[in-house]
Amino acid sequence: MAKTLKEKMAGIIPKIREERKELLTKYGDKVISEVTVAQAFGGMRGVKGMICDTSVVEPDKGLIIRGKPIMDIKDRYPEEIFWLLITGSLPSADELKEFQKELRNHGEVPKYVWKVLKSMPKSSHPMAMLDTAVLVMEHESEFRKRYNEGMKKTEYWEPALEDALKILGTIHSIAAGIYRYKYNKGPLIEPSNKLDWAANYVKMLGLPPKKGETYEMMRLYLTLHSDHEGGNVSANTCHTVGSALSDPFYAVSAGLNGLAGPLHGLANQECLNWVLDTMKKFGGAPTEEQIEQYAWDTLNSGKVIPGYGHAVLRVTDPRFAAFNAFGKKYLKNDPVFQTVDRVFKVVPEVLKKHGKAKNPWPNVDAGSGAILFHYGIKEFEYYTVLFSVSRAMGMLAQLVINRALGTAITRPKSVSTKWIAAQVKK
Ligand code: HAX
Repeated sequence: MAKTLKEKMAGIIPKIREERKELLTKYGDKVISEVTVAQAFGGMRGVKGMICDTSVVEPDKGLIIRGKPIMDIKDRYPEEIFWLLITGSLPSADELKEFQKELRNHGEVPKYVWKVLKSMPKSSHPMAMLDTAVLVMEHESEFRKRYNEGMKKTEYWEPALEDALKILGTIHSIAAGIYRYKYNKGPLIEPSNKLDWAANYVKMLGLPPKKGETYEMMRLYLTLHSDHEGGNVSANTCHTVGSALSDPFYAVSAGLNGLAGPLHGLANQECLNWVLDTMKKFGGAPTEEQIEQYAWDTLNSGKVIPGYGHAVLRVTDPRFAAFNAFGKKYLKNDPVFQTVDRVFKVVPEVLKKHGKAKNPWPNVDAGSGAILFHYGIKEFEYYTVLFSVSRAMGMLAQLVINRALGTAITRPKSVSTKWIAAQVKK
């Protein structure tokens, strides 16, 4: 019989606890990072002060999940990626099948969630709706219930995992429901027992499957956005809130609020806007010269070019490369995709000449919008919701591991500007 995710985790946890204990006992006082004044004022960029075992982002390689470069695993089911993130290895075929069944068994969205969503103003941002839905589902939290009953610290990970499955089992249905309700797409669509997580999301959104091509697109989308180590705004926020032992519903909802920011997850909505604006201005797919002119106009008006630059990466994001390859396979005659591809040829050179951005290359958001647009999701402000459905996997995997390891409450030391001024003069 295939192991459930919980059984698999139960087998791994003693080993990872032991590793952590040994490192702390032997090397607890070793220095691994120092902080400059510029880092303290600059969003703590590069300060090594938290642990994340699910993935790393190498400046010259991009996302590596549990030792596997994202390009090597991009065609896996998102459910396999979640299993990989949380356990460190890919599931067997039987384990995958069992896990998909388990997720479906956690798929019931409580009725009150829809009531709450319907009572929000129709003009609410879909991210505000999604975050509200996850938060209101806190009522279902097994973690809070067990905590109130006095569970032992060593058991924290078990109800955290149960809550994680409740969130992952429902978040695609909730996200699809928000889409259909907010954009007047008709009644909710039920998921199917025969489809995987991504394909069901496509079904519930009401998108035409195009002989399975749309399913393939959604699997790729959900796999590519699943995790990006621990320091980004959403992961870090989820980590901090979870470290107070707020349950996973509170923590994920908080993390998603961070993802809703224009410098983070909301960038993908801005990216496609930028691309379509160039097309509007020049009456169709613009030439490279026209894109160059538009890029300079954007920079000269004091704005950033969305989809380009990254806090960590210093190369083309492999996730952009994966979308670009998908686009070249299925969308090569689509003028929006053609424009995205042309922007990729022009903008890095413009940013290099501009001389500010440390990384002139595209990030994941530069490529994803054109693909979603092609498959019929034309409401840009919804794009971050799709990102959220995927990123919930990374946040939850990190959270469950942290509860298993007994990670302490986050509490870095803040200092005042006066303190820094006095310190540097010493
Ligand atoms: N266009 C114009 N200027 C840019 C730029 C871009 N795409 N990227 C960076 N810069 C500028 C910064 O604004 C900064 O200017 P100031 O010194 O005047 O403040 C300077 O270059 C140095 O910034 P950096 O060190 O290279 O970049 P940061 O680590 O500070 O910021 C960002 C990283 C991703 C926020 C940044 O590159 C940016 O704003 N890009 C456009 C928005 C975007 O694509 N966001 C999505 C990122 C991916 C993600 O997290 N998705 O969730």
